[in-house]
Amino acid sequence: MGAANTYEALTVETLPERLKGVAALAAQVGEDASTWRVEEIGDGNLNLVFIVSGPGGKAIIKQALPYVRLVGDSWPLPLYRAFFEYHALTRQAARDPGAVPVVHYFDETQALIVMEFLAPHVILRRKLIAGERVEGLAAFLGCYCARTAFRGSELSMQSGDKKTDVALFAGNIEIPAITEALVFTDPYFDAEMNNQTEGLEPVVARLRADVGLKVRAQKALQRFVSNTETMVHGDLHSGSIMSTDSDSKVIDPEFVQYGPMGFDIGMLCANFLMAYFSQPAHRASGLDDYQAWILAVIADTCSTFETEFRHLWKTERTGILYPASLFEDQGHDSTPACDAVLAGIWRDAWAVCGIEMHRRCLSLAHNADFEEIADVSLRARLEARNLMMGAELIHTAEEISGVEAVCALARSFNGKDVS
Ligand code: SR1
Ligand code: MG
Repeated sequence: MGAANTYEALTVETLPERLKGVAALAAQVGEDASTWRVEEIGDGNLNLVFIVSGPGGKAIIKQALPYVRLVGDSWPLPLYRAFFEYHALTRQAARDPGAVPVVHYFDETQALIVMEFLAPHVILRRKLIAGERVEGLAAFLGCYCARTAFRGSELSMQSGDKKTDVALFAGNIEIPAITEALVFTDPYFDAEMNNQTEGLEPVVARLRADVGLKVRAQKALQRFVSNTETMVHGDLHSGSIMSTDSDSKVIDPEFVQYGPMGFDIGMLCANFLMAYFSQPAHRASGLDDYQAWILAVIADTCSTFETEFRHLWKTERTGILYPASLFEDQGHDSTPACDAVLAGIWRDAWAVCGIEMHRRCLSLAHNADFEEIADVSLRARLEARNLMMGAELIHTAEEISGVEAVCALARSFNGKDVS
């Protein structure tokens, strides 16, 4: 990229001059950089995101900053997260073709990725807050989670390839460390960066006094840091999905690591549940129908996950785990083994789901679904339902009979006044 061989953050003004020599970008937007229009649109917690528009079209440039954007340069964060994001995107594209934006170019020194401009996609969280439906969302997400979970594990991968990949992504240290603290630990004590809505004090005191809950959350953390079952996205919330009315893509896998197969779908369900619980503040008309739609998305995502996982089990079980030589070739049905693997995935998923429901209300980086509720006492009431359901999920993760039971639990907490 130009002559620059040391990192420098891009600006709207410097981008055309600095990136004019990148053929892969010029191929998307046009050769003449003087015609490019540049806009910075990053609204996430970490990075710069630019749209570059030219006579040939548009492209997205995502560049890591050497610190956490949300907090500032007092919290340094390695630029290498762009390297891991790039490698995650290539694997996700192979494991679920079409699910992620196309990568046009990667520059490791500048920690930047040039990728497909998705249009007219918007961040799914914005659609959920606005009460908009997305056709095919559950089928897409259920398949994405099942395919990436299965195809990134030794159920599918050759052992040597898996080990090499685990070793590669083990270098992503500081980014998953954010999750280890903010997601799994900070909600359960008075951590420095925490914040919570006024009025939640009694509920939060109950959660933090619940030693059994803390043990379960730490057990989930233990699995998160030590179980390298598959390559997880690591931050699969509704802000990491872009949708139109009928098409969706998964973005932003910089929190990638090898982790438990239930991690992504658990975090995803939590974000749908938070969208669900926050709805009474966002609309009066059509509330019941829209909340029912969100629960249907959760149910269908999970049932699609199961169906797709079982399909891959039958058709793509090419790794060292549960080989056909031990089962089908001996005339033995491997369905009970698949049932057991899925039961373990759901046990992990429901615990992660409850923990994510806690962290988005109690530690740093809340979600807009609740944060944009101006009426503080209403926000506290809705967050309290979410927090108490999260605790129930963490406590009962092993016993939950299926996603319908989770949806029933959500319906019951939705009518509760928790204090
Ligand atoms: C300091 S980063 C806070 C949060 O933003 C990211 O999107 C992740 O969700 C992370 O936990
Ligand atoms: Mg992100």
